Amino acid sequence: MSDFQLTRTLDEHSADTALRADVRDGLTRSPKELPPKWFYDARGSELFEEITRLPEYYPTRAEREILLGRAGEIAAASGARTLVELGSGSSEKTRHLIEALPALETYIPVDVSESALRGAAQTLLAEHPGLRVHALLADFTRPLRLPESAGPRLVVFLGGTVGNLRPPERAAFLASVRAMLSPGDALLLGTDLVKDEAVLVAAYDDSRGVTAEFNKNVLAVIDRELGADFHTADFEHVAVWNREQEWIEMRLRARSEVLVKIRALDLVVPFEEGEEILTEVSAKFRQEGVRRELAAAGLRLTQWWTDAADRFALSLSVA
Ligand code: AVJ
Repeated sequence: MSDFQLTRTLDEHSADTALRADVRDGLTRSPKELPPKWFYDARGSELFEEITRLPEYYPTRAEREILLGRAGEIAAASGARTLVELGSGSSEKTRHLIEALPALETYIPVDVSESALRGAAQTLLAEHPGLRVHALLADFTRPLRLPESAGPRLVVFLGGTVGNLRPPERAAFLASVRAMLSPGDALLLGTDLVKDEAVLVAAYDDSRGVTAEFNKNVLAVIDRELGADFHTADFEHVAVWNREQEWIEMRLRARSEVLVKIRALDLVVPFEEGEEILTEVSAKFRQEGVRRELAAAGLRLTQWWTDAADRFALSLSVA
């Protein structure tokens, strides 16, 4: 690989420590809760890719439609010489932006998966031999120190993943993004929009049961990594729209009373029949809310683009 560099701010040990702490905290409180980041082992990432192709799961297609239609405008507005992508995954959608940015010199993908970072870099470098790729193995919810590179910088956070953070965490996250930006830099943020409840619920409870399998995968991760004895068949996938908070909640509901042993934590977790674990919130937004949250972090929304069906939005904001 010609111009590739990878900086690690995470090791396997820190991931294991974080998983143990999250599982102990989350399963000994009431109501029970697990953070969504533990869905994404190899199997979970594969299931997520499958979700993005489901007829009910519109966000990925809606966001791609906006990116394809607006790449030229985004590029002209940013003039970026450095593109930073938080939670880059396969970098699949970013390809359209990279192609549209004539002054681009450096691409900095940030992700917790080293294999995703290496795979994406390899593909992009084959297509753009002049590009410098400096991957960061990091958790983007923690404050980041970016490698040296030329400005202006465009930081992108796509997929609507900002909606997986609760409002206080979101405020802290946006403030940490603001801290990465210098005058002339910009943030491109993908947000799913509030819409008809039936459309939202179907997107998180598809007829083929792929999302149910994705949700239950977190139990398989805990079984494998922490020697637990969850049986996924003991739990039912639940997706509900919380209209006060305007977010979708994914939960796992015990079908009967069960006792789960987690060997690595020396812990036994009792479940009553019908008891739930909250595994993900996925907030949906309105333009005014996005503008307000950006402003609270010191960012000024300058552009707002939606798909033709007004399901999803990309916003551009500046420091
Ligand atoms: C990629 C995190 C934005 O919240 O819609 C898909 C993850 N969860 N189906 C989302 C997800 C259930 C997704 N994000």
